[in-house]
Amino acid sequence: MAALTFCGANWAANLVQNPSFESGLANWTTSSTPANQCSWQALGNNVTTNPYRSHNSDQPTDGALALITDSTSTAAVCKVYQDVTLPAAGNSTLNLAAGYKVWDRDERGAPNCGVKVEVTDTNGNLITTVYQATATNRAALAPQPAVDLTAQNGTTVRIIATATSCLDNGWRGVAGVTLDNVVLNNTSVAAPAAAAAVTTPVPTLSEWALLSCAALLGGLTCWQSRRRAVRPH
Ligand SMILES: [Ca+2]
Repeated sequence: MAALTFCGANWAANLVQNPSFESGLANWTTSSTPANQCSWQALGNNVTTNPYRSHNSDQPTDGALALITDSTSTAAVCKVYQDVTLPAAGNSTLNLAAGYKVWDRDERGAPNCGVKVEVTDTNGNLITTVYQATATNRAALAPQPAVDLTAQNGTTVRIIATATSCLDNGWRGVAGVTLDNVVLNNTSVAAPAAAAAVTTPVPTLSEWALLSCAALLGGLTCWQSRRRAVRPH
């Protein structure tokens, strides 16, 4: 999951484990309030959640799976998070895709329903809000604006998504948050290029870009050599 800009200017590694939910909920911690009212699933496109069956999943923005939460039709607060320790140096940047589901019988507005994705410290103190949506303002899973976390360097931050279901004028609203491709890069941490080559036999798009750069640089070097060779002394 190395973030690689064109021509390899940035090899920063993603500090998030299982960042794209391709390994289900591995490395992520969940909580349900009250207990046992929530589900968290990694699903492909247009799959109905289980066991509560309130939502249909969106197209993942990365890989084959994306996270989607669901809850019973009672009011419930469902959380999922991962703690990440930032190095002291470099620039730290968080990118992720998020979206909002709500099942609102009779579409009465679900005013108390909502979801949010936040960065907090490990005591739950808010650092910044990455994404939020409320009421019946549903939104498909989509990339959100990048968040600069460089000021948190040297600390452990918590990337946490919360879905709050609601009792909407007596009609129950069930909220779900979707999440995919959670990338927290720090520029002082280099991605293991050799490991990427071993585990990825077919070059990825980024690697093709790098290979193209290498070819371009090689061609340029040849051209300069020839220029020097024919230049009169
Ligand atoms: Ca994914």
